[in-house]
Amino acid sequence: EGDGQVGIATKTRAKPKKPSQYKVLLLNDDYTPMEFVVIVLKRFFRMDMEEATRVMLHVHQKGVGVCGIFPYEVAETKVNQVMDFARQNEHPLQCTLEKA
Ligand code: TYC
Repeated sequence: EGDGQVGIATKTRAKPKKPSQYKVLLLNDDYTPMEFVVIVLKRFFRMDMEEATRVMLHVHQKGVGVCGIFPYEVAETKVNQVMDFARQNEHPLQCTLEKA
């Protein structure tokens, strides 16, 4: 501003964004054993046997179901954990993200 120009105040404050939430979805397939899906829901989504069985049967019957809703980074981590665990056990189980 050595040129005599007057500075114009602009919005420079970082606007704190609300962390957006993502659904973690489990997809049905014909090969992954029901017991394995229940183990996944208990291990990675902290469900008890009753809730895990209910969600697994919902996915089995409807084709897709919600395991939980999380901030993006948590949801992403859950998807990767489920996919890695399914791969390690040679099951075709698919897990994905969707904006809530
Ligand atoms: N459809 C599978 C079976 O009959 C069970 C299953 C349920 C698979 C949920 C995946 O996300 C799933 N063995």
